[in-house]
Amino acid sequence: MIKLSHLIAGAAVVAAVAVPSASAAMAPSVKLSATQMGMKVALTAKLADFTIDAKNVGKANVAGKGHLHFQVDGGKYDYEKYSGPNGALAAKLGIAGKYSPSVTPKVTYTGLPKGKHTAMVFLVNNDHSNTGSSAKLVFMVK
Ligand SMILES: [Cu+2]
Repeated sequence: MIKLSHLIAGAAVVAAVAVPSASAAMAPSVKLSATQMGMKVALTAKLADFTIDAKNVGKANVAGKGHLHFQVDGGKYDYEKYSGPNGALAAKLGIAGKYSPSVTPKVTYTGLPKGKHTAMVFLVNNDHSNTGSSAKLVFMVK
C-alpha cells in the first residue's frame, strides 16, 4: 500500500509541473511601467509571447498577434487632449473616453492632473477584442 501511494504521488507531481509550463509558453503576457517627464507620463508595455501587428488591425485574428489598448482612469483621459495621436485615433474609431489604441508599446499622456492614477494596458486581437491578457499600474503624477 505504501509503495503504491508513493507512485501515485510521484505521477501527480510530474503532471502538475508539465501542464502549466506547456500552456504558459503559449499565453501572451504584459507588464506596464510609467515614466514622468515634466507634464508628460509615458506608459510602456513590455510584451511576452505577443507581437504587435499594425498592418492587420481590423482584420482576421491571429493567435499571439494584435495590438494594444491603453487606458487611464477607466478612459477618463483617453482623449486627444491627453493621449495625443492615440486619443485622436480613438476619436476616429468612436471609442474616445474608453481607451487609446496603439500599434507601439508606448503611449504618452500629457497634462494628467497631479495625484494617483490607474493605468491599464490590454493585449487585444486584430478585431479589437480582448485576448484576456492585461496589466494594471497605479502611478503618481508629481
Ligand atoms: Cu483595437
